[in-house]
Amino acid sequence: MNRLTNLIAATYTPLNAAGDLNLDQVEPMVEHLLESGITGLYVCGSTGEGMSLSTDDRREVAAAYVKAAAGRVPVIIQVGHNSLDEARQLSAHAQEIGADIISATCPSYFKVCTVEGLVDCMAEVASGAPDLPFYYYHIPTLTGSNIDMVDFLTQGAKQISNLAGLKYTAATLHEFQECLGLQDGRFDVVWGFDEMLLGALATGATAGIGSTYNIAAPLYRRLIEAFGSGYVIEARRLQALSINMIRTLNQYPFHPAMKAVLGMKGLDVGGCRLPQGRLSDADVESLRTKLTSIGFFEWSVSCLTTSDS
Ligand code: MN9
Repeated sequence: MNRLTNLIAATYTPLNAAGDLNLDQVEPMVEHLLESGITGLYVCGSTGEGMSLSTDDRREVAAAYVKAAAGRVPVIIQVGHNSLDEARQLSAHAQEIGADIISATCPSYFKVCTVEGLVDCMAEVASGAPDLPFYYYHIPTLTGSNIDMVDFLTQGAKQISNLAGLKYTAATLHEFQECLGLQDGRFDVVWGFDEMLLGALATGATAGIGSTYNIAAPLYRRLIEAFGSGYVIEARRLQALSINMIRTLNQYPFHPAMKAVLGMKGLDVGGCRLPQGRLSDADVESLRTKLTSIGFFEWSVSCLTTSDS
């Protein structure tokens, strides 16, 4: 199995002022991400507003990212849906268009409360793309399903032939470590909280999927490099910058603020659809002032290596 490595950007879905898809912006986004050192794309997840898009929109966004990536980095399509039938069809579509991996959250309106229930749901979703590796997207704060992932992987592997791993967005580092070590490290378990990447690296993570890698990949690359070279104090300093950046972004609706930052960097991705919405012009300016005051516009783009800094 090919494992995901380094920094996978959870991509944004470019929208125009009316809130419609603005797919012309996908190519410039992908070029920006690849130039900044991104090694994979995770499309239509929480960051990409997958849950706020129509199924047709999701197909179009997925196809646009696969086309723009042009085989240079793996493209993962998030297909989770409250209707498992829709999710299975989105899986099939992802396979048809040449995506590399599928991933899905579980249904969240009616909660999935048991390991068996989760395995049954994900088996249905994964069956739509039998040739692609499947990663369950564990994000209990949003789905409301806090199933033990060691149990899910153990039981899921018996029923889901293409189960490859997890996108693990929960703060339970001990469980994350157990998942990585399970069955001699058979599963690819990818970390999903950017503000705790260092902790995840310490427990064995080799890749992260996240939203802030869209705007600060060079910072995180340096963090990974510093940790890998044993410079833990430097890695901690870099993580502290990321924590401060995320704290600043969290003073606003987070993803609309992230899209505003991409706008400041010249990438016109618009705002978010409701319920998230977009920042007012005044908020964009106050966000810019706050990010400037913490030095974000310098350290988020600097490619200095650890030894230079
Ligand atoms: O996909 C992202 N989670 C959500 C992962 O958007 C819910 C993370 O990258 C967070 O945005 C990030 C900031 O809290 O860790």
